[in-house]
Amino acid sequence: MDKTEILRGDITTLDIDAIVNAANTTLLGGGGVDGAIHRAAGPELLAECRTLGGCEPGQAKITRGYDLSARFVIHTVGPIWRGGTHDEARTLANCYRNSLKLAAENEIRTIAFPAISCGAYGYPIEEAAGIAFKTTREFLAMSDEIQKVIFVVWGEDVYNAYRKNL
Ligand code: AR6
Repeated sequence: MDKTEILRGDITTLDIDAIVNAANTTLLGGGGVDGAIHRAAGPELLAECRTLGGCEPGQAKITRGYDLSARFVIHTVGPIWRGGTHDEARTLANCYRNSLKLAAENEIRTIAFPAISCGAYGYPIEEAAGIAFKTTREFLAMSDEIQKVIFVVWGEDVYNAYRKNL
């Protein structure tokens, strides 16, 4: 059974164990999907994030979901695209791997990812889609805990790039 799927829409509306946030190193909110998640989760999310001491690119940290339907938010920080020569691909793969690892450790069975780094951070979308699918499939092949990974895409450009990987 294929445990991955693509869904077009707003990640904050999903009734799922965990959603992943494409955050920045402060973990104190921002624009894009980060802003949408903080708005939907309410101020308690920011309060918990303040206790976490930030997050390095490629790493992941977990909080509760507060007013979201999702029980947890996994915050990860994607690489800022700087031409591809600054370890961006490895950092982006680490975002997916470390988020999935944290999910498995917390008994999360269903998880949704946005297109990390594909907005403000400027990662080329087709390359980012390839990394998202490859890293996730490698993880799922080695681990039974996670039952479903949903890639949630907002724009048509990202949707088309993701569909090529199905
Ligand atoms: N649901 C799903 N996807 C969304 C949503 C949503 N509600 N809103 C936007 N997207 P971005 P990044 C898509 O910029 O590139 C923030 O300010 C969006 O169309 O949110 O990792 C942080 O604080 C795009 O395809 O994240 C950081 O400073 C994708 O989510 C910085 O942006 C990611 O776009 C992180 O930049």
